[in-house]
Amino acid sequence: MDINQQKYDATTIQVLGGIEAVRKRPAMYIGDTSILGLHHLVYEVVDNSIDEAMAGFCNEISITVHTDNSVTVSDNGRGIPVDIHKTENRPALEVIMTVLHAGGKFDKKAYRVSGGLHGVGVSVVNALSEWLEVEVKRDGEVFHQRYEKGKPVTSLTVIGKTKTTGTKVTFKPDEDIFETIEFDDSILSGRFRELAFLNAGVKILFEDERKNIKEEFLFEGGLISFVEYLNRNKKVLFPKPLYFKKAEEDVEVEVAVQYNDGYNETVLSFANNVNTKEGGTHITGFRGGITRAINEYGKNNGFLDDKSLAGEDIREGLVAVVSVKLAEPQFEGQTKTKLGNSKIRFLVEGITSQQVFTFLEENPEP
Ligand code: 0RA
Repeated sequence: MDINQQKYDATTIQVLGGIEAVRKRPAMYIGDTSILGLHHLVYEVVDNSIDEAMAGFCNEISITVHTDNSVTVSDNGRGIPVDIHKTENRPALEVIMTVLHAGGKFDKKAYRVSGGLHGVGVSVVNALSEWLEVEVKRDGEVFHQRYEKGKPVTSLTVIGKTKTTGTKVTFKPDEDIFETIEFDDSILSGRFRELAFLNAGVKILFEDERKNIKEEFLFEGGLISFVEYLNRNKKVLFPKPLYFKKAEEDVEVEVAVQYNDGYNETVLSFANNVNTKEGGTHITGFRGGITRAINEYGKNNGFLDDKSLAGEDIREGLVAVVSVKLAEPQFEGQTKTKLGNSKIRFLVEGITSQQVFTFLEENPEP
């Protein structure tokens, strides 16, 4: 047995007691039971569909808030597997919905976020819901199961036939757990727009039946569209954002940059779709890379005559989005929104300096 296996076993022991443990100490799993924790329930379910999209099997996700504050998240992915789980001896779907950290592939996906508040698993959402219903379309059939406070109250049943595939989860947050179950449509809408920018080509539909709000987010341009959106009311210094996406050593680095004529700086960063508000190694690498490229280009072309620009000189008017995807992100800091993986810094710095340098050579200053 290797070290990782041992670690996994220790974790498994810790989560014994499952549903009851989650209901007793919900904050351990979702941060807190305020409106923030409440919204994490939705993000957790949506993240699963985003993972399915990132794996290339899904291009449409829809989220609906109903009048009783229950929420439906549905996607057109492959559908959660319903076959009998070998050791648990019940459908994989039921295992995923009721056992912490269950699901095999489900939580071992390369880009699955393992730290912070995300990636706790849909079983946590189930445990903290007054009720939850799941519908899976797979293998020509529509499957359904209902749970209350995390426990199955029906068995997995075939309720119809279908020619499509997908997963639909509807849950009502438990009022005994949360301070409030009133969702905030603008918080949700903002996050879904962001997710659509970060995942080019994935259509995200958001509907709030309490307010008759219906929105559709789909950005074929991904991060390029994101930067254009951030600069929408600004005069930009060059028409098309500098954009690059590179995969090195199992890490995907994606960046879009465009300067405007203002003095402020807007640099947003993400690791596995999590907004790293406290920054981290990807941001340090990005800043280092831009600074290095501008200095090198300036010196080679006699713009800087032996002076060099410091980090702050490159900030005025800088608008950028940096998104990295990696297998085992380490989230640190006060709010667990600071990326800690040290190898990311030099990886991002190298790629950024090379790309920015080439951009400057191909787009000489007018
Ligand atoms: C594991 C395996 C397979 C699908 C999924 C997970 C899956 C999970 C979710 C959660 C929300 N939407 C989802 N869509 C898919 C499929 C494995 C196979 O078909 O071979």
